[in-house]
Amino acid sequence: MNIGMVGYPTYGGSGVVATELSKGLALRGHNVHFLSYARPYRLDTLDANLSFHEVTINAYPLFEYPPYDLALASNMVDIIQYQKLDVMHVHYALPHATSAYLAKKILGERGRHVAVVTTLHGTDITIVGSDPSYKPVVDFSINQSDSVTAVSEYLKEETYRNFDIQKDIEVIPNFVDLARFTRSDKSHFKKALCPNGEKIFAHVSNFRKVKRVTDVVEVFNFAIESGIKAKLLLVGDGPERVNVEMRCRELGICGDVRFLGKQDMIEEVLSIADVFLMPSGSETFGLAALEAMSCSVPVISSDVGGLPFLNIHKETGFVCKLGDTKAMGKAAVKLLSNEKLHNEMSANARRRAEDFEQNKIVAMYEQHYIDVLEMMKEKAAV
Ligand code: GMT
Repeated sequence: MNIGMVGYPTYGGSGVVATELSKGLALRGHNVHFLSYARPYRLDTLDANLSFHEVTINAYPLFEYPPYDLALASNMVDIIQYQKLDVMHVHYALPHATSAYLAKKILGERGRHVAVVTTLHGTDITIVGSDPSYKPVVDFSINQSDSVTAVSEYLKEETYRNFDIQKDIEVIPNFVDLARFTRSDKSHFKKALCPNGEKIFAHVSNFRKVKRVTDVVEVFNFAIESGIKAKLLLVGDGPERVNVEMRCRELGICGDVRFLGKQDMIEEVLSIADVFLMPSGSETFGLAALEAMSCSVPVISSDVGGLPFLNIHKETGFVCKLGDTKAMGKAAVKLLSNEKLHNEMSANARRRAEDFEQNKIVAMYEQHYIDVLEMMKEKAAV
């Protein structure tokens, strides 16, 4: 198949899924064309079946807000037509599903048809997409897609609850490359960071408010105050970084906290981690936690959204009430002071990650495309 893929290039789950899916589909012999305003950081492999198209926006002086959605729609028209795309798969409804709708309409006038598949990820439904300033457009654009998928059952339900959707939503969960995200020997790295055998707490996110990174610091602080010798590794960057640093200064723990910034080789950090913290205020799936679990790292998470489905309480880690940093801290102390429990939960975490093996899930998307194209053919025939 010839497939167009649209996603955000930034440090966030939807862009990672769009990128890894593109790579997986290219490996399976499909021609994939990725469109975005910048190359996603994980689109780092050379593959004859995979191309990247940068959407350029003309910054005309009249535009205080250059219309990216229109530039994207124009680029879609061009690529669908000249690369003979069968499917245009957009990740994150806002504004990608709207641009796809526009492109499809324009091409329809020229007698050219393409299947538009929209994958919903999270804040496009739970936070920003539900904001009254966008909601009617998001509602319309989802309904106009030829098919819709969501990354978790929770998100599917939230979509039906928040929007007036007249379509079936298929749940296709997120996935992980088990070969890449596997625990490997990085003892030299661990020794350099923890010369006295300290335990490692890890957190990976884009440091937006919803990630509650200051809760990560509180949980870590509770654990060290309880006598656990540990270091905290924070991967990623974003708007909350300043507040997080300030809290570390107030608590006097800066010497034990490392801000590693945006990293490409996340699996290397995860390979030396003893526990992964995800205290988010909202999380439809929790891809970063899945990648940690794949590296045999138990997870302590909040109980929101799709997290209790991914992180099984008392099996792959602990699920605690949102905002209860004391309970999360106690869970960390329990986990890190009992080697047998830690070994069991590490093994369980990896086993749970195996449920989301990349090839299996990429094949689900492939089948989804085949079904949508078939359905459109049947519709056109009547
Ligand atoms: O997690 C983020 O901040 C990025 C966000 C996005 O939409 O780009 O991630 C969402 O999609 C991920 C991939 O499907 C999910 O694993 C995340 O749980 C979800 N984030 C939220 O719901 C906050």
